Amino acid sequence: MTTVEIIGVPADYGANRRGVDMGPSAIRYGGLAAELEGAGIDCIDGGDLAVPRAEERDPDTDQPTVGKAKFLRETADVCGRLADRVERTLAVGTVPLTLGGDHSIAIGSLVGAAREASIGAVWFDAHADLNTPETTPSGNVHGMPLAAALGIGAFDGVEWANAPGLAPENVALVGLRSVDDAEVELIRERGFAAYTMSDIDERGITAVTEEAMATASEGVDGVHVSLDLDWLDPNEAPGVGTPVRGGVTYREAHTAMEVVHGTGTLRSMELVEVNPTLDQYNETAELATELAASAFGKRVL
Ligand code: NNH
Ligand code: MN
Ligand code: MN
Ligand code: MN
Repeated sequence: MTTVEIIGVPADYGANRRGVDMGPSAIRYGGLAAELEGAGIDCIDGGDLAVPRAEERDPDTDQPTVGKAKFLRETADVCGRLADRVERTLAVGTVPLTLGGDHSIAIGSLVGAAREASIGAVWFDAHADLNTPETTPSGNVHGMPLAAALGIGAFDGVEWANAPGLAPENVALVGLRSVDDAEVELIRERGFAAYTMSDIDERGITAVTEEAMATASEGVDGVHVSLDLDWLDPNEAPGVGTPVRGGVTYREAHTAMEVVHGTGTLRSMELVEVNPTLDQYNETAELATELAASAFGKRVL
């Protein structure tokens, strides 16, 4: 029987809008443990990592200057501790399910998951999260975690940020519809497996997700699934900080997570960017719990 450990990371300084620090509470309150148990999963709640409040910090002063990235010191601290937690969770045979928080925390999940193993990553997101401290239009680290883990730009050789066992050929991005110019260039240059919403429209979510999972799992020990709730259409998931119209539907999202489960390669997962201050009756958090349950094998019959 699979055992999942929930790890909450209430961080919001990687995003421009406040409130995603309440994500872990909202997702738990949305019924995560019950949904997972409904999927036949044993569930341990490991609580939340201690995360400094953004109010305690000044984004502009007393920070290591690396390009335009804000709150890098806090990001390094939290991601370092998250990486250790994820590594320990995996070491005892338990599957980490990390709850954000903004997407900057994925640096920690990827580093931890890729320490004692080779991994692939599938990025379900409206955005590519491939900016660097040099190319970022916003300074927000939640737009950079994939570049960081891959050691691109100013993240090259940065120990806390680079995921040793993650190779670019095992990365796939699914659902893209808001990509910055420098990210487009990088995707073309490095040949990342990247699927836009048009690809999903044309080929269907099943074929696209199957191909993404095959790319990510090729020759590695397992796949990390990073699910940014802004991947979904804002009609289904209004409680996110950077909504982008034209996202996947409720059914497409479930189908994709069922494909993830069907591959048998899921090694670790995270649910990020749920913002309860923008949500309606916690529906985005509840949707996150349902999608996690599908990824871990929930079936109707
Ligand atoms: N690409 C933009 C940036 O770098 C937006 C990133 N926002 C996200 N990413 N929510 O998933 O700031
Ligand atoms: Mn993201
Ligand atoms: Mn996003
Ligand atoms: Mn429900």
